[in-house]
This record gives sequence, C-alpha cells and structure tokens, in this order.
Amino acid sequence: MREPAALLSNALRTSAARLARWSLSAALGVAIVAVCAAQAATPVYGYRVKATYPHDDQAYTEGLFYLNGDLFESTGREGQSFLRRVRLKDGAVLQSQAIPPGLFGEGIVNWGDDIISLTWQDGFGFRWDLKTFARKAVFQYPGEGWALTQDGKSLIMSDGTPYLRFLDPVTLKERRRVRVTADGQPVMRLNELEFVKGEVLANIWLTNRIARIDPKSGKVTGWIDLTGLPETKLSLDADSVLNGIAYDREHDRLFVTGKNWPHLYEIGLTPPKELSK
Ligand SMILES: [Ca+2]
Repeated sequence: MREPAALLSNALRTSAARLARWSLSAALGVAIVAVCAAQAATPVYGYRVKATYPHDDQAYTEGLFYLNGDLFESTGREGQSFLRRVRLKDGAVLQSQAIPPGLFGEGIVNWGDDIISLTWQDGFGFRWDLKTFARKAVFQYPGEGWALTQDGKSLIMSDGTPYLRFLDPVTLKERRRVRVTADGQPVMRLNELEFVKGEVLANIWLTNRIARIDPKSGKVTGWIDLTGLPETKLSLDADSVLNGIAYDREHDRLFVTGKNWPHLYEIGLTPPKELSK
C-alpha cells in the first residue's frame, strides 16, 4: 500500500506543477492501481444479530453443530467434558454423555449415524452413536485436537496450527492438509470450525474474529469481526472467548456462541466497512 500511495502523491504533485494532461492520466492510473491493491487486502465483514437464544454459561464450548432441529455441543476441561444435544429455543440439555475421565473434550462433527469427537492434548478421538451417544470406537491421531467439521466428503480438523487436516471419515486417516494464510501470512490458532456453502469458517482463538477460508487454497478470503456482541464487552473470564459456529443448512441460519457465554446468536453478515492490514 505504501508504494502506490507514495507514487500517487508524487504523481499528483507532478500533475499540479505541470498541469499536463498526460500526468493527470498517470495519476488516475496510479490511483486505480492503489484502489486495486486496497481491494486485494482481506475484507472485514460486520454482522447483525437476527435472534438471541439462551446458552449454558457453564458450557466451555469446544465444538458445535446443528442437525435436524437441535444443536450438538461439546464442552472442554477435564471433568467438565461432555457431549450434549441442546434445544435451540431455550438451551435445555436434552441428552448428555460424559467423555472418559481425565480427558479434555474438543471438537465434534456428525458423519452418517455417528458423531466423531476429539480431545485436546490426549491424542484420542471417539466415535459415538448420533442417537444414543453410546461410544462405538476410539482412534488416535498425532498432534493436538481442536475442532472438526465436514464438507460431505472429508472431515476437516484444526489442531491449533495454521493447518487444516482433511480426514477420511471412515478410516480417520489424513488425506491432505492445507496451510491457512491471510495476506500471505500463516494464520495460527484456528479453532472451532464450520463448513458453510463451500467455505470453512474458523474461530481464531483469543480473538473476536472468524476467518472465511477457501478450503482448496487455504486462503482467508474474509474476516467476520464479532466485536460488539455483548459477551465481547463483558469482563468474563479470560478463557471465555468466542468459540462455536453452527449452520442450519435447511433454513440458512448461522449461529455463534462462546465459552461460558450466556447467549447464542443467529447472525447475518454485513458488507465490509474496512480493510485489514
Ligand atoms: Ca462447528
């Protein structure tokens, strides 16, 4: 941005000094280049709240998805890690299953008749029955487990690094991985995920932002800045950050919440107002 701006400044000075048609044209040309360069930076989308629902403020949300009318949520911290089915309208817990003692629950996603879940630093994941929550299988993976979503072909996993792993939903073996970048720089701390209309949405841990990621290239095509949601302004525990994205495909509804947040929000996006650095 600096070079085009400096060039534009010089060009305008030259133009003013000489009052020559050609230099004015040059200035306009540089201005167009500057605008194009600005547009190439990652846009930052705003939001509007379409609906507000209760959320359990004791739920340390690590995974969230919506299926067939209900929310499915996983919570973290040892001894407080549960898999839950939650009623959207009042936050009532309709079904609950503790994950094995001593483990820290992380992301969840549905696949067929199952729910797949991760744990944080334990290297163990689980397959649960979607209806009964009965545990069906255990698997292992390298590195940390943060979040899961799926695109209909693969499970998509975050692990705290700038990489998204694409897993075979049956064998849970890694098929490929993509490095997530914004303006050419790697994006660390990709957290809770949701696949929405061809994009991967990812909470960035410890921020109020969600990245919109092209799953093929890993490029962040936009940010969603949720600063201003009530919980981002409250003096909650430092760990009580934005985390949790769910999408109702049938009704095109996007939900967000956070760890120990008392509310869950349905949001819509508003056009970018600023450009990120
Ligand atoms: Ca999710």
